[in-house]
Amino acid sequence: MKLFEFRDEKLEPIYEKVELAKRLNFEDGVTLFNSPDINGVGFLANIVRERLNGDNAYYIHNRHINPTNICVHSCQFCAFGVKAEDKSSYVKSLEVIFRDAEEYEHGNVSEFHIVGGLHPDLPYQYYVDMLKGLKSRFPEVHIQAFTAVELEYLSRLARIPLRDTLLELKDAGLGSVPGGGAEIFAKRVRRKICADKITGEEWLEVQEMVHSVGLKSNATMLYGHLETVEERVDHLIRLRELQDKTNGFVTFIPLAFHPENTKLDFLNWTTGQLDLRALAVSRLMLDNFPHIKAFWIMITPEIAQLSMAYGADDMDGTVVEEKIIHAAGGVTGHLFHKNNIEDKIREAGRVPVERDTLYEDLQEHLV
Ligand code: V47
Repeated sequence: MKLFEFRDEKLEPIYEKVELAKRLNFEDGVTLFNSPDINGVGFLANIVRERLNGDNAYYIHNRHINPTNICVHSCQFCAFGVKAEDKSSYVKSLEVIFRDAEEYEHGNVSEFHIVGGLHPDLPYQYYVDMLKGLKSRFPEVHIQAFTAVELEYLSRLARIPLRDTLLELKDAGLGSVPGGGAEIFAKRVRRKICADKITGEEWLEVQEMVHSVGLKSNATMLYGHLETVEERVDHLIRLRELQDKTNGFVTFIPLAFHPENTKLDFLNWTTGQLDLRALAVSRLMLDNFPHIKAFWIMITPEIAQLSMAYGADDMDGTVVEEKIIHAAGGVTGHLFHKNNIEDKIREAGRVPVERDTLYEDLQEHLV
């Protein structure tokens, strides 16, 4: 008996490969993004999802910290970064960061997720002291901080090679690296949306160096702006190639573009259909990534919940305060209580599993 009746016959040969756990190629990725059969794509992604993660749906008790929104870059897709003279600009002093962290530590967070703008004047020492200060106050909390773009900037700020910068930051308490800043690797799009940022190749080189010093990291892809389907697939394949080399990536997070207050505000918002598809195709193409995360802040808790049947196995976390997506029109709340996440996961027919950053210490919350 056939398990699934595809509406799109082009998915049949992909099904055969998925059943045999064979790697999908560029053309398969394009077919999956273009297929009219979203449920067929989801069915395929779910096979891989269950093969790798069974019924587990992970979440983490984390807290996002954005130390400053002042940024030397002016990316067209970003509503968060501003110049120092802008009235909404801010820099959090270390005292404020430690105090905020203190408030949330009592909620037993297991991770601080720290990303921010590339500030023109803050000294390198500010970042080292931030890590040291957080680590000495909260030794149990994992610090996931600084995107590849920030790390490259910090090494220039410190005037030391990237490898030495990474070793110093690791020594100061850096536990792993978040996946931001990747956007889309294609030069054609980068020229239009983030011309002054490091190139896609440089982003990958930084990540390779991160892995070479023994740090794990995540990867992202910003979709739903000027990129083509082919450019999305190219992005995924380049990540897969690096992962073959280093095995240093833990989770992939597709990021849905939010146009409000950005220079690309003439573009439409992504749809639930595209959000589910981006997660499903990522699960299918990134066969060597252990986890695919549905960042509920970006795609709403409702779509994140549905995506547990479309390839995703992680709901991110409690987050507490998020500024980057909210600056660009994100409307979901900042705080997702643990019980709420668990209920959503159970309702989706999965088993909620509270994790730490690297999925090492897992606590199953059985129904
Ligand atoms: O690098 C900026 C993106 C990223 C917009 O590693 C936007 O677990 C949509 O990377 N619309 C930062 N996206 C957030 C990020 C992240 C989030 C959650 C988890 C993890 C992880 C990483 O947000 C930026 C950029 O790619 N971004 N502006 C926007 N208007």
